Amino acid sequence: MGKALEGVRILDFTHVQSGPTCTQLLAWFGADVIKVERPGVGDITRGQLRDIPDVDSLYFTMLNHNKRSITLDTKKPQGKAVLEKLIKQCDVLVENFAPGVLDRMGYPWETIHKLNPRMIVASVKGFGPGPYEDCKVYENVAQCAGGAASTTGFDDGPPLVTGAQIGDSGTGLHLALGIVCALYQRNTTGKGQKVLCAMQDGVLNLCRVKLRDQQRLAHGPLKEYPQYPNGKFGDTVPRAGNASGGGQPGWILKCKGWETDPNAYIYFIVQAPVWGAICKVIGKEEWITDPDYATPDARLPRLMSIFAEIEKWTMTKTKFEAMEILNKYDIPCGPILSMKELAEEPSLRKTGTVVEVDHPTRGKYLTVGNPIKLSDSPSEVKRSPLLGEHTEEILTWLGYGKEEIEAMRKEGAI
Ligand code: CAO
Repeated sequence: MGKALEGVRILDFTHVQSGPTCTQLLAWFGADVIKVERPGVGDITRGQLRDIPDVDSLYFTMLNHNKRSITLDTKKPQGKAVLEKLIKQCDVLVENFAPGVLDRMGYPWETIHKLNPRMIVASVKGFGPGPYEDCKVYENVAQCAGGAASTTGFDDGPPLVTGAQIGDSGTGLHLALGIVCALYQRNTTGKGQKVLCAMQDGVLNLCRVKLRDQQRLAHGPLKEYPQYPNGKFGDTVPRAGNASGGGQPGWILKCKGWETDPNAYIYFIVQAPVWGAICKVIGKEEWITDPDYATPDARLPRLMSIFAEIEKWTMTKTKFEAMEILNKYDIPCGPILSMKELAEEPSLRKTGTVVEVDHPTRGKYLTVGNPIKLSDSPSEVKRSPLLGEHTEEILTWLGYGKEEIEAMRKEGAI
């Protein structure tokens, strides 16, 4: 079976996490991704957070599957010559350098567009045009600047960042969509265009419901927030603890074993259509008709005491036992799964969402496979390339002979 992006060639100038997330996705869909790395150094993550000495880190391997690696010093004349050949041969250049780096290297948009008018130039930056556009940005900075941190955590605690890499991987996902759209539009225009995803914008997009709540605040308290009805609301969206961001109230509740297992919890949603079933399961049948509890509006001011009552029941079950019982009644809930449990979950292995990969120097390791499943474009996860593993192969394809390649090596251009 073919792949959705077969025939698309990506010049991958990305590093760290945001850009590599994007190009890895494109590679999984069949694009030929050529990762350009600095000779002798490579993507800085190859050496970061290493678990095994002198072996590419999991940080690198888990973000660079299905790619080829060429080392190239793009500040040297021979390196520039190779880069320009690559620009002419590729469909998309993806980069997430600090602002101004590509221009300083001698490749502003105008130059690239002149070399290859069909080329799409896709960039991740920390901020879009504005006061912070020249700033370097990492994951947690984006989470803070994009509205995630101010709305995460508990009301009486500081802002919190989340473990989900919504700034880096989230923006990489956004960028991948932008690239595919630009490729599609090129079918009619014949021209490439610039695609820009600012991490602040990407995070804010994922925090859309909080901007919704900011505007609702002008019309009264946010009744599904734990601050209601006793706490105070200021002029900005407060941190909502574990309250649900949707229209159905939810909270995290303790399950059997919580005293020793930090993940013995379940997320429980008090969905209105199954209120009767919830009452029956927890043994509070009188709440089904009690006017203080019978309707969603009546429940809002007493949500926390309702959750406390439900918790008395969940604490008598393990999270998996609770899940099994609640599912029988279509009560929306979910166990808090640890990374260990996810790594060992057989159904995720079956669907290719968690994959075991073999690597020549590190051996076997687990990674997250393509979370987007296309029925006619299956994804197989191939190990990440070693630094410069495909340099000769790519240079030969570009038309360079053995002696020229040797000369470039002597110059340090590759
Ligand atoms: N050959 C020669 N030089 C190269 C090269 C190559 N193949 N690849 C990179 N370089 C050079 C660049 O030209 C740049 O040199 P100058 O500063 O002299 O112009 C230099 O390497 C460093 O690039 P950088 O500024 O992008 O890297 P950094 O480590 O200082 O900053 C980061 C890293 C992530 C903060 C910055 O790239 C950034 O803000 N990127 C945009 C936002 C982003 O994607 N952040 C998320 C990263 S994931 O957490």
